[in-house]
Amino acid sequence: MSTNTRFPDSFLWGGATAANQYEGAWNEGGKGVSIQDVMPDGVLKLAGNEVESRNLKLKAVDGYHRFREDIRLMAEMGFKVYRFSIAWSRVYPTGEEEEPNEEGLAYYDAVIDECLKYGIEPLVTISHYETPLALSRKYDGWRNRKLIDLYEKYAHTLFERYKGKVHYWITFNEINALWNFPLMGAGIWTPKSELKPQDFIQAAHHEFVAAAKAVKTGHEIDPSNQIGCMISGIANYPLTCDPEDEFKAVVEDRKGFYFLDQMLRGGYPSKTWRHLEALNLTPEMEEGDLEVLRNAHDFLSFSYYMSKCVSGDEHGKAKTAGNLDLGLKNPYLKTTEWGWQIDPVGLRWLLNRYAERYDKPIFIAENGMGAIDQLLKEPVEGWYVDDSYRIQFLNDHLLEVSKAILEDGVDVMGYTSWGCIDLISASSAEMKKRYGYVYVDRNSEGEGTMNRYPKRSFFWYKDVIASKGESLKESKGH
Ligand code: BGP
Repeated sequence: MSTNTRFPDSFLWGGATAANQYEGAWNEGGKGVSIQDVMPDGVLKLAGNEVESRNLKLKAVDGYHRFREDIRLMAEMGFKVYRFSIAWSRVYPTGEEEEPNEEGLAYYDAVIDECLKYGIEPLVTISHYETPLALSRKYDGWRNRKLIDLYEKYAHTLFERYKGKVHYWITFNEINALWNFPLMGAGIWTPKSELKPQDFIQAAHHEFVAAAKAVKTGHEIDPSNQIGCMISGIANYPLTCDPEDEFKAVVEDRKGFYFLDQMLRGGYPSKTWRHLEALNLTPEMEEGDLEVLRNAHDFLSFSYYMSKCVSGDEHGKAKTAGNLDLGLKNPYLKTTEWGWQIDPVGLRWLLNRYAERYDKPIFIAENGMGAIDQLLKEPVEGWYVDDSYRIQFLNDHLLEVSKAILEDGVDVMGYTSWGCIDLISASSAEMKKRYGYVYVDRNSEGEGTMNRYPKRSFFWYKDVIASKGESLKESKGH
């Protein structure tokens, strides 16, 4: 019996990139240096003091010069939405200029106009792991309250400039990355080992106030703006039904809910506040903060790559890698080549949990499979890479999304798979970990023509979009 997998007509199908992983041109068009320009090893090593030429992100996949070709390919797949980030340091090179850098804005004008030409809705991430380096060095990033005003000015510039053209926004990419990677997540230059719990809570508070102010300003400038918050969403399962494992999963979930509660419910929930008081960790506030925080985001967005298990006693138990996180191995799941556990049902599980807790529309801002692809010399039926494994991965995840919508009643606005064009990986800063529907000829040594080649998944996704999900196939896997 075939089940109905038809998504709503309004569903926003598309893909996602981020400036620092896609654009390159790190010092062109008046751009300032961002923290990513001194992070040649991703999160694997501490940032350097200099920009090193071995850093693949400096050229990335040359999106700065090739976005027209890339957006044309997205249009060919039938994209309804393209999620990309604006590099703060292209607009305000050090974060503190009086006036924005016109050349930087002109670049994004062109990107946005190119999307609109094909009827693709731009979804703009205002800050995606790209804090201007100057703000990181001078203020220690989001530890300093000063960043609230600087971000506010930057966001204001974007809302004004793109009024009537951009209707969907995300304030911070994976804001909860702050816990594990304070430099990448919140521009904090001080090494993590020297930070106290209070520092994390305070930096998060500054980001909450900044995001809430952006929501307020964005709505004032254009009431039709839909402004979302975002976390890295990981399904945390108890390893066993031992009550200690069950409770550990509750505690682990708090790491994400801490952010979502605050940004979607318009302030710190009273239970969270009492918990912070009990730990003597309440953030310092200024007058007016609580008022500002009432500006809740319009939608919840999240990235989803994997699930993990947790236990009350993790000692000696097999570990698994994951998106900016580690956990315990789930004996029922296979992994990608990077050791991330593949769990399509976990996506349905998370969609349900978020929907039940917040009752707001949900956007899946990232999902995908990092894999090593082989480029053929000659195309087969138009494709140059047989990435059937990626098709399987995406098919299975989208099937679960269809069940969440059609059977569970979750309001899912759209889906932007990660790295729709191959790009540099965030965690390991390498090229060989690919996510795209389009192959980019560049390797981890930085060699290659940068030419683009559609993969088999390109044509598969085109069919999925054209059929509104009806071409998805029930998988044997589950
Ligand atoms: C998320 C980031 C992205 C992206 C993705 C995949 O955490 O928002 O920027 O890169 O993960 O991770 P990676 O590139 O490390 O494989």
